[in-house]
Amino acid sequence: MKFKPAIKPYRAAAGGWGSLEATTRFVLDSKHTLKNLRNLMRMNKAKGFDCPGCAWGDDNKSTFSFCENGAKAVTWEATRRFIDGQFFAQHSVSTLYKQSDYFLEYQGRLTEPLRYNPHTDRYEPVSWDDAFTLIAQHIHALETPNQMELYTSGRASNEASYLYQLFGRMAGTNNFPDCSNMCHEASGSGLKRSIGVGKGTIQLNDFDRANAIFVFGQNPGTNHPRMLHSLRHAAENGAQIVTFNTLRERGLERFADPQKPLEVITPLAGNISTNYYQPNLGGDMAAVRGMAKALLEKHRECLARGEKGIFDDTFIAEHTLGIEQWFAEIDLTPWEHITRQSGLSQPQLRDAAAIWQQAERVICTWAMGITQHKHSLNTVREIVNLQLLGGHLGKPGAGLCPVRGHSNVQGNRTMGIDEKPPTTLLDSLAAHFEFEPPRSPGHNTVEALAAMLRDEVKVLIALGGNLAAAAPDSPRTEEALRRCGLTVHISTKLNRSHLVPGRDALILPTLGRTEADIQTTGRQFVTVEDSFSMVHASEGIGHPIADSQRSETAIVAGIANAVLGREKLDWLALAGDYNLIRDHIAATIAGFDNFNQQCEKPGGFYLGNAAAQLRFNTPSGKAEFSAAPLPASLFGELNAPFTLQTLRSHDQYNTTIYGLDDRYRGVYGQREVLFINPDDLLSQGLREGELVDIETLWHDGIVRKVCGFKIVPYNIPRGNLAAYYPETNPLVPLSSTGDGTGTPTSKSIPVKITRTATAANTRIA
Ligand SMILES: Nc1nc2c(c(=O)[nH]1)N[C@H]1C(S)=C(S)[C@@H](COP(=O)(O)OP(=O)(O)OC[C@H]3O[C@@H](n4cnc5c(=O)[nH]c(N)nc54)[C@H](O)[C@@H]3O)O[C@H]1N2
Ligand SMILES: Nc1nc2c(c(=O)[nH]1)N[C@H]1C(S)=C(S)[C@@H](COP(=O)(O)OP(=O)(O)OC[C@H]3O[C@@H](n4cnc5c(=O)[nH]c(N)nc54)[C@H](O)[C@@H]3O)O[C@H]1N2
Ligand SMILES: [Mo]
Repeated sequence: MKFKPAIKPYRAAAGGWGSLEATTRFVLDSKHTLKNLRNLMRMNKAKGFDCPGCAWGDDNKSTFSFCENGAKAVTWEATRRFIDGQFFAQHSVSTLYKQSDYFLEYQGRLTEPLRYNPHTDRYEPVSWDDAFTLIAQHIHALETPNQMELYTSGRASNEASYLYQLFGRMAGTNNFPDCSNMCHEASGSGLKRSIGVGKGTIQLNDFDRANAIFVFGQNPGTNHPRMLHSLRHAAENGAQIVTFNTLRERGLERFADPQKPLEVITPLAGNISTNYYQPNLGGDMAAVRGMAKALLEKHRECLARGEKGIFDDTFIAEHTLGIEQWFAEIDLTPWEHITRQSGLSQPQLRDAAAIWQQAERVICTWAMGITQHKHSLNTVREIVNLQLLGGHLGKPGAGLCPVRGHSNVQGNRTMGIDEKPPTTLLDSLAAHFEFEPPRSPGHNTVEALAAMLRDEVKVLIALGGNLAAAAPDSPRTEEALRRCGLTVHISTKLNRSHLVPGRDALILPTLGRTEADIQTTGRQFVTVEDSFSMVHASEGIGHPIADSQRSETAIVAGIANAVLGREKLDWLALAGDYNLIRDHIAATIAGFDNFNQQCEKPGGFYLGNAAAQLRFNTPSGKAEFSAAPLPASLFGELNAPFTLQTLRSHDQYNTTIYGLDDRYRGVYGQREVLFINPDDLLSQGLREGELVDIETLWHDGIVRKVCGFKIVPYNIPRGNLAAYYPETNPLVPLSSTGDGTGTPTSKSIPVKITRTATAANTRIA
């Protein structure tokens, strides 16, 4: 593929022809057209496989329930290209390391188990049995099971994740770092503290009934395209859609529905957002506090006039605790602090508050723009505070909606992929399987990497994902991985993590979700959970590209069998019949009674949400207002000229780069770009298209710098910058994490920029 770098503003609406065209090209470009189309037709229908793209829900109504980016995810997995031992005979690990992430995954599917040979610097074929035996040898040699880290990425099915956590706990550790630690941790923890359950409270059809939807820090046009349909329908039903996003995102401005051909042909694209606010990075807690301050003023004015206030007093009295402390904190927060930190004016925040006030039913949604800051947990809780004021919980068309990332990341947690497992989970595992699981908390992702750097980790197993590229502070993350005695990656495609091997290393090739999974008792299906707590079956249909690939569930069972034997559990029998795994899940995880029968339901079954039924599993039994002070500033003493966010382009799935375009933002054929406000560009004496180096300002004396990023003027508030992840991960300090979440602060990095001395464009300085 050839790319010609260009910047061209995208004038059309999001979705629409551009999207259809790109989908078709993607499908037709691939050598396997028919298979791809058939795959697409089945995606997200009652039968067939769940889209491996995002975690948005399915309505099972439309014929083509897929989006451009879901189509990319499927065709990317369904490629005919593959890698085997021959490939590594030709390419050493250190030469591959120099290639881009795009190049690595473009080589195709991994087909046979491989072991790293440090003498030749190459991966070489190894049998499955030898691979499992090697893992067992390493694990048996550990001084304590806590010298092992079991990473999970959110595509793993419920069945694979359940077996994986059971294996880890039977082996004696709670070290389950996962992608969620870098993602929605703040949502889980914040919601848990405020309303007792770490999941969203709404269902998909609530969007049809909402009067106002507030979308915070999220780019659905690229990352959750099917959400645009829900927003669009809501807008058609008269809902106000209020967006808070630092950038002007195309998908949040206008959207044409590619599933309504008429709309695509005539330029009937509807506006999505009624109001679009562009806060500073990390400014949302201040923005919500400002809305609350405006509302509180109105409320008190009403009371002073002897009228009824504007809040839902009955709801507040019956179901909540701590409103007075929060009000006191609001009174202590001056407007000046609010407007400086949010970057929004009083009138703007008063307008947003008025929309909230006029709506009988309000939904708040959010994603990474909210969760990847130092004060994310308190920001999530501030959003909850706002919703509690209006009683926007436990009624149709209203509630809280953290929009999850990976297609089964929510299910992973439900299945026990949790480094701080709830006692209830451990108790039920202990009773059902008759063993004593470890009780002390394990490592999250950043803690795991820090432990590796201290040489406290000997074995890393990764069930999917690409830790080397997804984690912060790339040089330190890579060093951490190299320090492990054994790294094991269960993967579909080649990625950077494979190229920073431990002293010993394995790559285990796995089936993807779109592929038929045949075990000793026949064809299997797996299950996943979406952002709306709907659990449904997913059955792959494509023919695997090689017989030597194994399912994730079978690989986990193979490892467990080699390490623990079959005395406690016949792991291989479980891998032979996933119904047996689901019976264990039914016996140990709340909400999964009659799991196997429930899977028959078209569209899946709803796990329920206690908070949505106004049952609050908090210490007080009530929904608890949080009275956290607004942070004085984002970076404390550090005086940084710019704050940088790292975000996704339209042509990527996290660290998987499908192509080098970012159509809605008008960027073509390149990824090393830096979005900047035109006035900042001038004040820095820079010109459009010039190359700059970006350097982090941090307390530890380590130089973190990326070089040769092309300047792109963009509609973004002054002082704020944006660049793509993972190219800018070297800039995120490992020690810069969210309070109470441990999440790397990927959306607020204090940086300075300087003109690049030479045109040379090095990836990492
Ligand atoms: N096609 C595709 N789909 C995906 C993914 C993918 O990579 N590709 N990734 C999946 C995963 S794992 C996840 S977690 C989700 C991610 O979904 P998003 O959260 O939409 O992903 P990001 O690209 O990180 O975008 C963050 C958005 O928040 C805005 N933003 C950043 N900081 C702030 C802030 O401080 N305040 C406000 N108000 N806005 C801010 C940015 O301008 C941007 O629009 O998508 C999932 N779906
Ligand atoms: N700077 C910065 N860093 C970030 C973020 C950010 O916004 N900015 N976002 C963070 C977020 S939200 C997330 S969720 C993480 C993502 O972190 P990860 O989940 O670790 O990364 P992915 O890029 O999603 O993983 C891609 C790899 O997964 C493997 N894979 C794909 N499909 C399958 C499958 O079906 N089974 C198995 N076993 N393997 C499969 C492929 O080999 C592929 O290379 O990154 C985080 N890192
Ligand atoms: Mo994510």
